[in-house]
Formats: sequence, structure tokens, C-alpha cells
Amino acid sequence: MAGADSAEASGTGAGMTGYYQRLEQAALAPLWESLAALAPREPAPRARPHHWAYGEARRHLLEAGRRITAEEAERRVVVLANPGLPGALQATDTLYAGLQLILPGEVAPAHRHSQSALRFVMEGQGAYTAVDGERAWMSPGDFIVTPAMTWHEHGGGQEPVIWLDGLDVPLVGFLRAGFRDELGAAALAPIDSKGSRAFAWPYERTREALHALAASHDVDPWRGHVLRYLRPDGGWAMPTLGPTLTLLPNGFRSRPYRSIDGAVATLVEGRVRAVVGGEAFELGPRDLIVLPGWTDVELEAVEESVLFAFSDRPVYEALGLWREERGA
Ligand code: 1HN
Repeated sequence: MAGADSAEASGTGAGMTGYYQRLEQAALAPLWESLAALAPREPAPRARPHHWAYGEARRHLLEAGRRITAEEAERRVVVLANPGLPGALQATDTLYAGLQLILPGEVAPAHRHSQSALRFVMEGQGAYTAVDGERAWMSPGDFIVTPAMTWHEHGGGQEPVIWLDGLDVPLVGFLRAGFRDELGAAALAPIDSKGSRAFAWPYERTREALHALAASHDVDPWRGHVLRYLRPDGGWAMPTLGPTLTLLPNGFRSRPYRSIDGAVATLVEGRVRAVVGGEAFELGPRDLIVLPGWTDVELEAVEESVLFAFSDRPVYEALGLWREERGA
């Protein structure tokens, strides 16, 4: 009796296979086969560090501009699709990012959804995003928020305008919290709209604030000079997305840093050498890069540089899950 029982108890006996089949048929599963995977020693993001040269992404986006109208597409976007997440339309394990183009005279029709969106203007001038009927006009470097469930549409300017979209799409999908409404006719705000919660940060002002910060504070050896985009009450600009603007002084070399939140970043000004998870990247103006969570990042500013980034740090913070590690 002891022999057969102890083989079963140690999980090595021939009887285990039959037992696992009986468990499966009963809609039960043995935790001991999966415990290490369910509670890993540390996170292992599937997203890979990845770099998109702006010129190349832009070329493909402008081709979309010749092949499909904004109205047909609803949103004319090339998605930053992380090679580590094939088919997922995700930039990181939790974030969506894409480059959107609107041409003169076009309107991307109004809709609303429970996903929150941010826009960071890459190129061109004079297009707008309307949030609950109020227009925010776009210039390069401007940052605009579209809060969850606000009606929004985009309209073209005098020249093609391209911006970076950041959304909490994967997170909201995981939470099965996605809702969406469309308007029959564009450019109308519904009668029950709550009034504008549009919020825009023109680049001129944020750039000034960033330089004022740099002039009055010591640089953080791991992060550089970092500004967060905040609501008037001091919270992050959005509940699920944490946008930042970073100044790296000329010649600055950061020490290795990692945090639990993955991020998408674009270089606004300057030139940066980045080492992410041991992989080296050269960033020129408007190039884009994924910084996966819990992956060492080192940045070297070849010239004074400004970096826009967004992550979903507010979510980790709210859930008590946020961590960072500052290396030597
Ligand atoms: C969306 O509504 C926009 O309004 C852009 O510009 C990208 C990606 C997924 C879901 C909704 C926009 C989006 C999106």
C-alpha cells in the first residue's frame, strides 16, 4: 500500500495521468502543476524593446492617406504592433499606441468609448480634436487628453497632421469593460453631453516648464528631469495613462532604471542612445520606442534632448503594484 500511495502522492505515478483526466472532466485542475507560473518570482513582459524610425512609419502612414479616407477608416492609424505580441495590436503588454493621420478637409467622425485616449502631436498644424464639442487645435508637441466616454472627433487643418495616439485598450479589454457609441451624423454633440472636459497642454508652455524645472533642480541620475502631466487636483492627467515629458541635459548618461510599468516614448528634440534590456537603439527626432516593464533602461543624451512618454503607471499605483529599481 505504501509504495503505490507514495508514488501517487509525489505526482510521479502512472495513475496521475488518469487522475488529471478525471480532474479535467470535473472542471478542476491541479494547482501544483502551475503554481510557479501563476506566482512568478518577477514579471517577464512579453513585449520586446522595439524602435520605430519615424521616417519609415510616416511613409507607411502617408501611403494609407492615399489608399483610404479618414471617414472610411473611421480612424486612419498605423498601429505600433510590438513584435513580441504578434497579432495583438499592442505596443506593450498593457498599452495600445498608433500614429494617426488626418488630411486637409477630412473629418474623423464622432464616437465615444470607455477606453481613454491621449494624443501627442508629431507633425503639422491646424487640425483639431473636439472633445464633447470643444476643439483643441494641434501643433507639434501639444498633448491632448480624451477622457473615457467623452464624444470625440478629429478635423483636418491646412496641411497633413500626424499625432501619436495612446490608449488603455488592452487593459480595458482584459477587464471586459469596453463600451462604444457612434453618432449618426458627425460634428454634433449629443444633447446629454456633460460639457467639455477637454484638456490640452500646448508644447510651448510645457517646454518652458521643463526648462524651468531643469534650471532649479538637480538632475535625477536615473531619470533626468521629469515632468508629469497632471489634473488641476494634482492627480495624473488620466486614471489609466501616465504621461511625462523628460529633459536629458547634453551629455547626460542615466544609471540603469526599471519600473513595473511599460512605456511608449517618442523623442521630441535631440538625439538619444538608449540601451533597453541590453539592446542598443539610436533615437532621432520623432522616433518611437517601447520600454517594456521591468526591463533595465539606460539613456545617453548625445545632445540636449526632450522625451515624451506614456505608461499605465497610474493603474499600478492605484492597485498598490507599482515598483521601481534604481541600479548602480
Ligand atoms: C480611437 O477612438 C481613436 O478616436 C484612435 O482617434 C485609436 C484605437 C482603438 C480604439 C479606439 C481616436 C483608437 C481608438
